[in-house]
Amino acid sequence: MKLEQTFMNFMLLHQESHKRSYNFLVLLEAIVTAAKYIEHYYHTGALKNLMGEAGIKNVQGENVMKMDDIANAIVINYLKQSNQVIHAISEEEPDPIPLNEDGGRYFIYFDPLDGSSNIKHNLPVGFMFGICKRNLDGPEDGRLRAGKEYRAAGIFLIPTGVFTLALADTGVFRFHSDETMTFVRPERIVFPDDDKTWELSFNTSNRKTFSEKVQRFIDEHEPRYAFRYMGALAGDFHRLLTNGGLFMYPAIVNHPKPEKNRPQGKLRLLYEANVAAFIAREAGGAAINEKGEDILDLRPQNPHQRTALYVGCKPLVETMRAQLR
Ligand code: AHM
Ligand code: MG
Repeated sequence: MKLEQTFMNFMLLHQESHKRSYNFLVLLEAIVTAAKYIEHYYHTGALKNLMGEAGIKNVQGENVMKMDDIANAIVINYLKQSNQVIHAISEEEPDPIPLNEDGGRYFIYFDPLDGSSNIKHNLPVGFMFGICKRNLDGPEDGRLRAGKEYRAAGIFLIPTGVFTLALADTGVFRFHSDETMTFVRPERIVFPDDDKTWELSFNTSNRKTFSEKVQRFIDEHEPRYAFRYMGALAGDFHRLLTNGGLFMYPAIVNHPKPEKNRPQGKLRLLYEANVAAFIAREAGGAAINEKGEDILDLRPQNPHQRTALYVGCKPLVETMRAQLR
């Protein structure tokens, strides 16, 4: 029998060295509790007929799944209960959700169930979040924060039960859910240097719709690398963190039906691209947009802003950056 160190024990013991406040730990505990409930509902959802569509569209015009709604309600409930959050931005809600506007210290941006097309197959999805601190020194204007101002970001892979957490200026840690649904066994994660295991990850059916520069990059690199795509950023990025490589969701600029072009990209900046970019930075990687700008430098203009995303190992991201510029 091996009894493992728990997530909360790890966080408490490192509280001082990581310069984390009590408030931050209370917030993280709420997030972990929400993740456990999402995990539970996802696990048992097929038996309860919860894996279908809810019959409504969200602010992005996409079909909402019942599980999207359930996961969103769970996260909002526990964030509210934590008393630590001023307001939250969720992929599932059009406007910022006021939670504890007087006493809260944090803003949180989240996608309760990323990779919705996987839901009806019970395949991996992710609960993704980024956390920013309010301005404690002066008046708080509640503005949307750039990714470089995040204090932490994380991904729960569901129903796999793996939690990856990046802490600002500290690194990336991974935890696994045990039989009591306790996250245990902290392990530090860094992008591998070895370029033999690198993977490329993108929706290959979109390939001809990418810019010529991106198509050239793919032509040049694909013979050397394995190709993997599961259709959920949370899962695809999870693989890259240990295998190395590049995930991309480029701008769609050459679609045969021009109305289907997406020059701004598909993924959302605040709770998808920034979460992956922040984790990548803390693991020694990088992330850029279609102009070759660092994702973490982008100043969001609206809660659901989209961006093209290239995220992964530094050498590959830098090669792509040179190509895009
Ligand atoms: P979602 O948040 O509505 O699930 O959409 C985001 C997902 C990402 O997880 C994934 O990388 C991408 O959309 C897949 O898109 P596509 O099906 O166009 O390849
Ligand atoms: Mg999503």
